[in-house]
Amino acid sequence: MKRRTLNVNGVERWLVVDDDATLADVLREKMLLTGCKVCCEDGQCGACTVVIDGKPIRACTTPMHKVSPSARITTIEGIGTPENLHPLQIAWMAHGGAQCGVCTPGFIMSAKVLLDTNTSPTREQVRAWFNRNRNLCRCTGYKPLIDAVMDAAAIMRGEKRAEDVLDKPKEDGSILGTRYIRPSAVAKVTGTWDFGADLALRMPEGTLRLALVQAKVSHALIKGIDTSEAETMPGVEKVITWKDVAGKNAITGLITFPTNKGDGWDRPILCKEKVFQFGDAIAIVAADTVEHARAAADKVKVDLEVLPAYMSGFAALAPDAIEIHPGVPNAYYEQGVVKGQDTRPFFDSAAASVDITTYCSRQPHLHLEPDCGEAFVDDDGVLTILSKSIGVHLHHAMICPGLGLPPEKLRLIQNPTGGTFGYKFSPTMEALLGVAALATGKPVSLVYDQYQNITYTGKRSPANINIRLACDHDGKLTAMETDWWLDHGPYSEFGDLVTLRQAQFTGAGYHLENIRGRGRTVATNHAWGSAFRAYGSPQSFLASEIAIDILAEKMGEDPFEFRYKNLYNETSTTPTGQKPEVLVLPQLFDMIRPKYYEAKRRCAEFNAANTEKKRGVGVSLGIYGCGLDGPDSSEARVEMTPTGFVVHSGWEDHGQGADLSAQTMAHEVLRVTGVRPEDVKLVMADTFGPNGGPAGGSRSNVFCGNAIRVSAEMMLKAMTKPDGTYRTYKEMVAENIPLAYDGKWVAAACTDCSADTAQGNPFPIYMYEVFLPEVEVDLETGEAKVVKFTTSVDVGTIINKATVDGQIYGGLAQGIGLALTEDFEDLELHTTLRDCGIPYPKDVPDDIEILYLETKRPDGPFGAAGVGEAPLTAPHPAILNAVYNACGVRIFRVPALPDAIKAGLDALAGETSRKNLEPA
Ligand code: MCN
Ligand code: FES
Ligand code: FES
Repeated sequence: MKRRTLNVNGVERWLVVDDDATLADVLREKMLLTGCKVCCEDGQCGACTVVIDGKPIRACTTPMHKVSPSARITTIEGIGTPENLHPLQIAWMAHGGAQCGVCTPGFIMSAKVLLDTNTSPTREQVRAWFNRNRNLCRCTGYKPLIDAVMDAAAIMRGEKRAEDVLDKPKEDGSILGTRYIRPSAVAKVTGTWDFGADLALRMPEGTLRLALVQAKVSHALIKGIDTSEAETMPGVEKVITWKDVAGKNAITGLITFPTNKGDGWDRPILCKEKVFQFGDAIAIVAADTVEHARAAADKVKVDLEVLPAYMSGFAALAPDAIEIHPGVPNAYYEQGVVKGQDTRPFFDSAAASVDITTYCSRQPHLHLEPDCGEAFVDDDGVLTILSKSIGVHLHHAMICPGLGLPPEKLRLIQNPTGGTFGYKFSPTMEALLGVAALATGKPVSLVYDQYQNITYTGKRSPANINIRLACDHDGKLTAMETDWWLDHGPYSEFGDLVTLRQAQFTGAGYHLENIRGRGRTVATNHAWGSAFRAYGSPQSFLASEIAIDILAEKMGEDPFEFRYKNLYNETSTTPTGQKPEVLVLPQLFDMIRPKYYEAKRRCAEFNAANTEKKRGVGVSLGIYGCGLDGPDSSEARVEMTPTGFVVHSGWEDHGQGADLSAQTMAHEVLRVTGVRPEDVKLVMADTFGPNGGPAGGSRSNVFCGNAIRVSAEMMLKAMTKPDGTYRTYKEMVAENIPLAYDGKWVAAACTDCSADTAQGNPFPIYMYEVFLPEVEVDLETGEAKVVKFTTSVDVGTIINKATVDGQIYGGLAQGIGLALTEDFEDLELHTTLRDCGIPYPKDVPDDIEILYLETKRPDGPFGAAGVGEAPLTAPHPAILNAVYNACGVRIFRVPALPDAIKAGLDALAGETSRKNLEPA
């Protein structure tokens, strides 16, 4: 330890610090400069970037002894204030650069150094700079960030003013469809938006810090847990095991779909008899510091009898596999599809048919902010859990019996959240926090490191899909057959739903009258399956969008035009027999057709001039439903205050912009009263407020949006005087008119899908998108790179343009990762953001073009659908189709790593059958 000075943001400060402590820890923990975010602690993500003597430095890997006494350190807190923002901060807000905002301070600090030395960089230079400085963003797809730097540079050069880049309300006061900034934008760009790990540092004195004792094997019987040594370790308050859990000690997820062969209570809060997957929590240590808690956790001894681990659906389905949950078959849920006539005769008489098997990977979410949360018992005796939950009411129901509390004694509130992409549809640490707060009677906090975050949170469920598709002599699709399984990890929560999704989306988009299929959910010992953006559909479209490409080729037709003539028409129904709410796919194809032929021409020219690299263009379509299956609903409340209105909504914000959209929905109704957007305040995502339902399934814009719209309309009605003018707050009070209105919106016409036939009307509204990537393949290495991406998309009325652009760019970037690099399969290898294959700025093209069609949805708020899931439905089969178009190698599983493409190229060269590349 040493007393030393530190010049931070122009001020000399005296500190006593450990020489080996990192600069990030000192800034955050000693100086509470929490604008320096820590996500990876390994120099991989740039979230902690600060400036030292004019250079961008990753503070998480900089020990204090390397910081010279004369160093001048600048953090995000030192470059601008809300009243006096730096041009980069202004431009970041204007371009929606801060979605979740956890990467924002690091990017801005990095960009500041670039612009301090070069106020006229090219876009390519900016991209190269961020790539070199390892600035990662999982939300934006990078393009909006490059746009922001270019505008900030223009402001710094005096060519633009802040007013030129920040969008204003329209003349009538409306902000609908504009690029108006988020209510949270200023806090995000100034580093004052406090995420869970920041809040942990600001918890009251006496808050206990938690560490988990986790399984290091994937499947085992627990013979004993010895906590005696750990209990004597310094600073330890309590070592908590299953014995300390007052309730059922289990979490259930069969809230929405109670049709599986187990009872749904298969996920322990703290393991008692068995370990079901790597990382499973066995005990919790509560201590005065994180270091003490972790040191003691290492001393808990767990006596295990290791069992065979079934790490894939193939293994768990083998005849000799034991039941992972004794008494419940590993294939614990079955879903059938029966639509139209028997399919066999169509295959017998088909002009062409295909029969392929595709495998979609265990894609990791790679949200940058590690999972974190706090819990305490409040003054009214209510256990309050703060976390990244994107389903506070849902999680309340899932964990309450496990904790043994009456419902009114449990409250969940969402913290500002640094991205989830769906993993937080499952409760992760909520129940653990609750157990610890109850067992110790003290406030607690738990912050995972990135290793825990990656290895002990849910993943996309891998799917193995056999698909057979037939067409007649006119090239019209006649029948589809499917047979699939999903590896859902050990816990059944939502496993039925993701299996049903295959029935709903495989073959979606095409006029297909006859379908037969069967699928099953399989328990394995790999990471538990959780929701992931576009939940279930990337697996489906990988199968059907490759199959249709092959069928087109067999028929000697162009894949774009073959698709076009098979699209939904006026008489079509979805694979579940539902009539699509709007018919937009033909227009989306018409819009993008010229781009397709331009791309083909460009690729042909490139290929004529190059021998070592080849380019190709691929096509696919993607569709996703807004909502949970069946008659889903949302509630909201609008309240009048002396200064404006308050919207109470359960709309959880992952980073997608729930705040801005909730404000916009209410403002659009109430603006006739003269209220400004900033006078519409928000209270969001709290179980003591209205139940909005979870922010998954791209449902919130439609459901929460409609509920807010309805509440605001009720408010407006109450405010309206007989002469058509509006009552003020004082007049409302004077006339004794209620000041708060509770609205609700129900998708009343929707029905569940049958488990036998999958037929039903599950969603009120769908989103539609066409994907057109251009991909370059290096014939020497097999490496594939997306060089341009064009997409046409219909998500109904656009509520906020910057938000929707950002959702699409970000989703496409994740699609590129899914197609080419991302995986979580190897527990030794796939343990960091980089090693899981997260795309860096140069892995995503800057050349992304979005063509919008805005078809108003009759049931959408102001005509809107959702958007979040659409861009990740089917970009990856389009990329694989482009790889084929470029070099003739068909890949049937993602990620298409260079080795697989290279093997295909070698096989082609050796004239070996391409069929060898299909998975078993
Ligand atoms: N929107 C709009 N106009 C439309 C449609 C939507 O302006 N016509 C806006 C909405 O108001 C909202 C956003 O776009 O701000 C996404 O809307 P929607 O598709 O309804 O999705 P939800 O609000 O329910 O958010 C969840 C969705 C899902 S399911 C995942 S997963 C996801 C996603 O959004 N995770 C995200 N986007 C994400 N974005 C970020 N940055 N981080 C995540 O973790
Ligand atoms: Fe420092 Fe990621 S690089 S936290
Ligand atoms: Fe970049 Fe969320 S805004 S990680």
